[in-house]
Amino acid sequence: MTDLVVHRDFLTADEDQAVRALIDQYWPRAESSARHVVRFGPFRPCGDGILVAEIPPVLRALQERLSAAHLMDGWPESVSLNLYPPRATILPHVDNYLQCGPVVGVVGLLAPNDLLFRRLTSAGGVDHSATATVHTERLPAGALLLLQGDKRYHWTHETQPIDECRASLVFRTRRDGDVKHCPVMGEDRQRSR
Ligand SMILES: O=C(O)CCC(=O)C(=O)O
Repeated sequence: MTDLVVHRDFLTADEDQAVRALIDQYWPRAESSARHVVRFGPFRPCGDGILVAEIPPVLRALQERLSAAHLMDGWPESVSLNLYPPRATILPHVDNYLQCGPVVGVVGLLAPNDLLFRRLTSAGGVDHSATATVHTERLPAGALLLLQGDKRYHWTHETQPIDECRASLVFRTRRDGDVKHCPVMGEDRQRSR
């Protein structure tokens, strides 16, 4: 399995236009230099951001497209809209593996970004050392990145600061959150405790 799959030109021109209207609607009115995030759907996949239960039509259409093409591991119930003012980033993290499924779909918007992946340290922490094993993946605006496998669970990812405004949509399926089936710790390790 390829851990990182990029589908270039994933968004159609109509979808791009409708997503831009959504970005305008939710872009913070107050001056801010930090990432702002809106979580559409019935659950909050990560701690931060405002939760909006109703899914806007363009996001619904994208959920349907991802599901029909079997690009995700099921119905992507949660769609996060990340809004990045110039120089804002998301810090290195592994996406919530207890509540979210094995495939995460990220659509880049407005400007390209080079996503940086770092292999977790043996203690499971973020590797900021000069010897960290890193990988860079370019995500053009309008492209879909599927994050899965080893890069999903054993590498952190983060965005790079750029001088332009940028946004992204992140599609996540929901899993049961049972620690006994934690993909990072491994079922065998869990059972032997
Ligand atoms: O904005 C991006 O390209 C990445 C977003 C991300 O990693 C996240 O929302 O967890």
